[in-house]
Amino acid sequence: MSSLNGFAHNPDHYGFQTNAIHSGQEPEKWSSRTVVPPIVMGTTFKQYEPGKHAGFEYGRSGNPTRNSLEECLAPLEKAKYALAFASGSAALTTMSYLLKSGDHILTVDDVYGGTNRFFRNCANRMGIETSFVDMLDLELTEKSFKSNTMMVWIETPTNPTLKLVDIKAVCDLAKKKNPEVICVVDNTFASAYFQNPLELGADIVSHSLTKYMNGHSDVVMGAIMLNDEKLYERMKYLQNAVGAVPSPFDCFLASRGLKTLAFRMQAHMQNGLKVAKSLSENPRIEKVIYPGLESHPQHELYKSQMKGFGGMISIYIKGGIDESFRFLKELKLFACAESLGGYESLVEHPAIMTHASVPKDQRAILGIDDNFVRISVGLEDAEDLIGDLNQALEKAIPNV
Ligand code: P1T
Repeated sequence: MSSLNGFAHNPDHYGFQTNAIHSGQEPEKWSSRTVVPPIVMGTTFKQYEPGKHAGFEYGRSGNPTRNSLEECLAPLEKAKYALAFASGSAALTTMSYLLKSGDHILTVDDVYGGTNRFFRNCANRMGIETSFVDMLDLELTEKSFKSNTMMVWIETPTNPTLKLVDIKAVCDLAKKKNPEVICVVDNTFASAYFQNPLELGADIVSHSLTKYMNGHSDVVMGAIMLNDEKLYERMKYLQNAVGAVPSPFDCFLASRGLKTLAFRMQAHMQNGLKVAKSLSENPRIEKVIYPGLESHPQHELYKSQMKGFGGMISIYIKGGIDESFRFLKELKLFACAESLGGYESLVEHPAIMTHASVPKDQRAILGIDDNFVRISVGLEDAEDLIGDLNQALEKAIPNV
């Protein structure tokens, strides 16, 4: 909350949608009293005298448009603080500086391919070792803790197999092992609208804002949200010291995207459910994975941990690599492209695209097979999307 002589918006008093529109965006903040926060592109700020300034020194260490976005992001995750980064991956890189050489990270085995790549090929070069574990198995998870485990990385729902990790159970386990362990939850797939991990024991929530939070596929950005003041001060220091910050223009766009997050997520869920149900009844599909369906193995956890789910669906089609290729090529409305969570529908082949950097044997264990396809259901008319999927499946797999 900012101090604005009586005009400060106190997010504690308001709901999600009110905060998305007002938090960090008081017109009284700006001399022009502009109702929409301005894009402040200046990289430096005139000081009254050396060391005495109006709250801003240099664009990397702080920027009014970025601060406004951060103040908006925090209450959406039920957090006191938020920090924005140049990408979701930049947020991860910066958080890795909370650790030191010799520390160990315990992560869920199914994570975004870039996160997997960072743990395997970048963090290891800083002397930080990572274990990938199936966190659905709590006994195995407990056994996998080491005396030097200092960070637990939970991604849930996982990318791309949409497994749900019990956030509270794993965070409780971690704190029991060592209260100093930092529990991070990558909440990208759920968005702050459908899941709030800080309420379940996480220390930090991480987002790729590139996805649902911005929602318009025109910004690459990341953010973290947290409550602990000391951890926030350290991460604020690292945000400046590591320097992976977003541009003010992108902060403006992300702030605009957040205004419709609640409505978009409700619409993504409606469309997601319709498409998932239709695919479940299609004889050309072997299996549909969607947490909102009763057939999902963690559907009960879904009901207790999440308030809903958006448009991410993973499927196994009947056939192999040839059928997958044909299916992706025949789609007209779904673009074959990486990323997710935008208003437009996308489809991709994780083994070849987003998760190509995951070692082949690991992909086999996770089920990222040749006939495995990930769908991001957008906000087009559900009937049109279902029609497009059906016609492409018929062409790709004619003999059913
Ligand atoms: O792309 P970037 O903003 O750096 O975010 C990385 C990231 C982090 N966490 C999750 C769960 C993600 O899905 C991603 C990025 N994912 C894709 C680009 C993708 O198509 O899966």
